[in-house]
Amino acid sequence: MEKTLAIIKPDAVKKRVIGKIIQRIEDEGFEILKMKMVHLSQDEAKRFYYVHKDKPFYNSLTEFMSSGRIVVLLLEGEEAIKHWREVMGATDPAQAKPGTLRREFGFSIERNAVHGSDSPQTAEFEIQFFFK
Ligand code: IDP
Ligand code: MG
Repeated sequence: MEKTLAIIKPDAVKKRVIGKIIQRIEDEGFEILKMKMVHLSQDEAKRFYYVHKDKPFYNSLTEFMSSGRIVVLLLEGEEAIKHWREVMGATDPAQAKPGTLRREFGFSIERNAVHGSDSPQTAEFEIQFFFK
């Protein structure tokens, strides 16, 4: 069993699709171990996305991620990191496969509805960040 961190981003919260996304998480067989709703400051978002500090979209991304409430979930399952990223789909909703959450609920490459850890190392950091 593996753990991963999922986030329902501010765009999806504003669209009122929290319930649909959580339903999908449960339908996929993940165990939700912890869950909370928070509103990050931009400084907190910058710490969370520190790996992207040199990217051109760092400022805009962290402004977006602190623009409203988010739902943070600690998920557990077999190969949870890979499984959750498959359910999310590609970063750009336009490139994401039909049936993925980003294809269904994402608006743009930035406002793409959901987040998921991309490796055991980032999962460890991200879980600690929100649930230490
Ligand atoms: P991921 O969320 O699929 O792992 P990352 O490359 O880790 O994608 O990027 C983190 C987040 O930054 C994305 O989910 C998205 O919100 C935003 N982002 C990624 N690439 C771009 C871009 O080219 N322009 C604007 N925002 C981006
Ligand atoms: Mg990533």
